[in-house]
Amino acid sequence: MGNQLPPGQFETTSWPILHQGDVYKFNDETWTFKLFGEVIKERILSYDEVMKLTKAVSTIDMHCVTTWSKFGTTFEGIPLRELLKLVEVNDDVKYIKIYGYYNGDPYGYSANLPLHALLGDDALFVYRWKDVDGDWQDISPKHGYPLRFIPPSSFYLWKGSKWATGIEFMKEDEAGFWEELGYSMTANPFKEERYR
Ligand SMILES: Nc1nc2c(c(=O)[nH]1)N[C@H]1C(S)=C(S)[C@@H](COP(=O)(O)O)O[C@H]1N2
Ligand SMILES: [Mo]
Repeated sequence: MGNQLPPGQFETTSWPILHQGDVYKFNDETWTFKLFGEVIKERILSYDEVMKLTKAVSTIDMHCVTTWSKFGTTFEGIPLRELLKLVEVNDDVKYIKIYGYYNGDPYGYSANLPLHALLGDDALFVYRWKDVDGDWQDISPKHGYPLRFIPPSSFYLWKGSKWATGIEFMKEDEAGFWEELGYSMTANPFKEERYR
C-alpha cells in the first residue's frame, strides 16, 4: 500500500497511544496464547512456545479511525500464518477474532477479520519495532507488550489487538469489541469504512 493517505486521514510521525481500560501487566509465567473455536483440537501456548516460532520483519502503515495515519513503521513479530500451522481448522473457516486484554479480562477486547487477508508478512503479532534512529525497541506496555497484533494497512488499526491473548477461528463473521458498538466489520481505510 506504501505511503498512501486514505480519505479523511492526516499523517503523524509520532506514534499515538489509544485504548480503553488499563494497561496489562505482563507476567511470563501466567501468560498464555490460545488457538480455539472451529479447530479439531484447541491449543494453549506458553510465552516461550510463542517466542520460538518463525519470525518476520515487515514495514506497515497504520491508520487509526480517529484520523491519524503513521506510515512505514518496521516491526518484528510472528506472522499469523505461523500460528495457523499449529492447529487444524475445520472446513469453511473464513473469519477469525483476535482477542486482547481489557480491564482485567484477558479476552475482553476483540476484533474480527477475514482469514484470507492475513496470510502475508503484514499480519504480524509484534514484540519489537524500529524507532526513528533505526534502533530496535520492545513494544512498550502501552502499545501492547508482550505481544500485539498489527493488521495489514487495508484495515483500520482497531483491528490490531494490544496485549493479544488468542485467536478464535470462525465460519461466520462475528462482531468484536468496536464492531458491536457500531464500527465497520470490514474496516477498509481506503474505502473509508468507519461505521456500519
Ligand atoms: N486490547 C486493546 N487493543 C486495542 C485497543 C484497546 O482498547 N484494547 N484499541 C485499538 C484502537 S481503537 C487503536 S487505534 C489501536 C491503537 O494502538 P496504539 O495505541 O499502539 O497506537 O489499538 C487498538 N487495539
Ligand atoms: Mo482507534
